[in-house]
Amino acid sequence: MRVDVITIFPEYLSALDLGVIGRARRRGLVDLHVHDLRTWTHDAHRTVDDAPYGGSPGMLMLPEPWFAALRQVTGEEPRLPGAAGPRPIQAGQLSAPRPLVLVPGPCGSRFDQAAAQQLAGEQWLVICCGRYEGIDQRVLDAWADAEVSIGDYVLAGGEAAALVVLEATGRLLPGVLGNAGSAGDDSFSTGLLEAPAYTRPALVEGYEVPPVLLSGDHVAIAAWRHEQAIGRTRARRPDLLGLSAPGSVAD
Ligand code: JDQ
Repeated sequence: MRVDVITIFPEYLSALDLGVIGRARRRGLVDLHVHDLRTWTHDAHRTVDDAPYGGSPGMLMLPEPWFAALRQVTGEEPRLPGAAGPRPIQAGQLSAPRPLVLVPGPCGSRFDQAAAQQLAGEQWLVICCGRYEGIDQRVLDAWADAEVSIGDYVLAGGEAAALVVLEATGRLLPGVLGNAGSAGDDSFSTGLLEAPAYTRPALVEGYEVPPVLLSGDHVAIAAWRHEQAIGRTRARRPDLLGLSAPGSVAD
């Protein structure tokens, strides 16, 4: 998978040198390019922001550096004004890969495990990281295929969201996890939270490992884990079971 990230803080993405994504890059499974948006400014101060029309607090990102950056990075032209909607569906290997342009933002649709699975099927992602109060809407209208929110809280910019999206997506790519395990049993793939897990020693500071895990009875272990998974999910994330939260008005 090729990934381009456009940001005013390229060093923020240095976390992607580490861990499973870092290893995937060194093995050639992920081809990551991080670009400084200020490359596409022309003034002495390399300005990327200005005050919003209509007078709201804070600053917005100027459209021109984004149009120039996206033209160069994608090699494509923006959608014409009024031409709304997603890009046309492409036949997989029969034509050159087209970039999927993602813009993190608090108004985006929720990024979840299913969204990560979808992105893991793409050949080329371009992630546009805003700062300040966000990016001029015309950049999104002209270029964005999707706006994504990683959760119901307000970040100071898109970089942390880009890290989340790339870590969740990258670990699903073929060959990335290797022997460390398959992603198929993860919470949110099974629809249940995982059972608690233990390693050596069997006794630490008076805390024991549940005896069934030491029993060697794999049927009993599987039954215990399933029971734990259901109990935890009901207690912590009843929404995953289609139940309402305890104390909610609908309950
Ligand atoms: C940006 C901001 C007030 C935006 C600027 C760029 N899930 C999620 N929460 N917050 C973001 C994503 C996010 C993503 C990109 C961002 C926040 N901000 C700050 C502040 C209004 C809009």
